[in-house]
Amino acid sequence: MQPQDRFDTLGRLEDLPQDYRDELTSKNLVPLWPSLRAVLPPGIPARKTQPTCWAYDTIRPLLIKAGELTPIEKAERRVLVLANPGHGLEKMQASAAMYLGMQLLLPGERAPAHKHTPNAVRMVVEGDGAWTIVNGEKCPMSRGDLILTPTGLWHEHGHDGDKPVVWLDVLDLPLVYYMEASYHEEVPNQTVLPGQGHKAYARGGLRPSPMFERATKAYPMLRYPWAQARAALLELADDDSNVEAVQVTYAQPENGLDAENILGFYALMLRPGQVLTLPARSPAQVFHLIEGSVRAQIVDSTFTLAEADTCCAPGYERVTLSNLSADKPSFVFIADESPLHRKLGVFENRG
Ligand code: GTQ
Repeated sequence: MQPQDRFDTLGRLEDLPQDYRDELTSKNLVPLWPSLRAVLPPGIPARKTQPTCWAYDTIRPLLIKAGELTPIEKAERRVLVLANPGHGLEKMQASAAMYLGMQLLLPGERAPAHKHTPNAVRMVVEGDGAWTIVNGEKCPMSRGDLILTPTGLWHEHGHDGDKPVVWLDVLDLPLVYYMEASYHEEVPNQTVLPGQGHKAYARGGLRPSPMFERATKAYPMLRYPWAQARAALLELADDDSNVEAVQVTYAQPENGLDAENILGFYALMLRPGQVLTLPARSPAQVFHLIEGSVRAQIVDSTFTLAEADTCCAPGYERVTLSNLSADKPSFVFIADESPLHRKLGVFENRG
């Protein structure tokens, strides 16, 4: 008997007498064998995450409308959630562990300070003059900047500019909620303290060491300016024209580990005309186009990403990204579940 031949040989629920099933139910008991293949499918996990694309052109007018319909006081965070239909829209999940939201802040508005157990990052999509204060550190928000608000750190948003500001929120909320560990606390608005990580760690390979001591903050760098990440990618591409994936990881600058504990964040540059196939790895991924024009082929779906468009891919699948420009690089922000998979010991690269 081949292993796969066993697939249909297990007993079904209907094979059991009704009185026996009723007695199990009344005792809070369930027979495993009718569900065994569903929870442990052969060879590859069942994935609810469907390849899904959200065009910024579609989101933006609806977000601006939300700004007219719902004052910030009634929203606290004015966000439209990018929900994956494979999980059910009401679950507000992009993938098993990732949540995506587009947040709007209008000139003069303030989103009050709070802290929560899920980790968040913001990828700034549009507008100037907004800022986030994270544990007293003021982080200006410019297009393409990545700003961390890790678990437990106070954060509030404000906007001194004169046009709407929009950013993409990426949180590990679905996972933390599933763990029954998700909650928030309100706090008074903070005062800004001196010191900004993006200045202290402005040059690669150099860390501040006052009096020969090492910085002890768990999250010494909270803002990763796009100008720095973009320049790093261009220099990486220039340094070695054989490098296939011109990619950087947003890292904690003191220890080089992932910037946050659960989700991983990366910036990828596609050379002019480049077609790049990413290996089939176990974590789900999110792609957000910062600059350029890219086609993403994910399972049976092909998405053409314009700037500020976002799409997601289930784990265990290859993804092919093509730069549709023949003469300019394209830049993609990627979020994935790799740190989580590695910590849990379930990470796989199937090539
Ligand atoms: O800006 O603090 O999209 O707390 C979801 C929950 C954003 C935020 C979200 C949040 C925030």
